[in-house]
Amino acid sequence: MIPCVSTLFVHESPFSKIIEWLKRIEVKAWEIIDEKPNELDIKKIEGYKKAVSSDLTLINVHGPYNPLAFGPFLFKRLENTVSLAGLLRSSYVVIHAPKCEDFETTLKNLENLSSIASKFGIKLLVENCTSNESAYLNTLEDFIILFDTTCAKNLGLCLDLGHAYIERNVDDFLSRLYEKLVNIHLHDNDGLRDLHMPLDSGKIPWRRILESLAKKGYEGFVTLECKSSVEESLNKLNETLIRLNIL
Ligand SMILES: [Mn+2]
Repeated sequence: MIPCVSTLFVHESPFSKIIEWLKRIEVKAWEIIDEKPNELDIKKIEGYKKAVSSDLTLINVHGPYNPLAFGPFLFKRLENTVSLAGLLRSSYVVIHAPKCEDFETTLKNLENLSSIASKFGIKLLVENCTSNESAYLNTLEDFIILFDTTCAKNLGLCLDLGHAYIERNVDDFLSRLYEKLVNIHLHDNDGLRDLHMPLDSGKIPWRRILESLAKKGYEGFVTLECKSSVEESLNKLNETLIRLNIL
């Protein structure tokens, strides 16, 4: 598994603060966020590239949280995210996928977007949102239909464990869609609210979940998406991965 850190905990700060954190924490991969007030642009891409310690550090991208806010332009907006991620040589772009008027349109839009991503060698990952965000793909059924129907090879799953824990479907997602899994969003909560807390401050049995993923031979990303105490959580994640002998 590849440990990764999301800039969620700092993304509302001035860009220079994000850069300070990229320089401070040693990690194999970052997940940066193309969202206000730090939307991606060419200048920021240069900043991100310069900040990471080596060319081997990956910079993956999370698209805007609420692409529906862009109305009829939302897929153009997501195409923009994908193209800029191409300049960052990201492994993947993760998105909250809007449900269009019918499933065929949703699928067509996602396949178009994944074909653009494939030109840059990038995987397009769809994240399971919570049922509170029902305008986006969120139920296990949504994802089963998506992956049963699409023929896009670079379309995969970003399983947000916090969201799935609230929806009580962590095990179902992992047993039904393991083959599509490329990234895990890891953070903690109380089982009711999407709090993005540091590891071990809520109820999610994340060590047990990582252990079962290790047994299945999962080699994808595990991205910390906590709003605070990120270094502490990263230490816990690394310790666990070492104990499972997979770091
Ligand atoms: Mn997430």
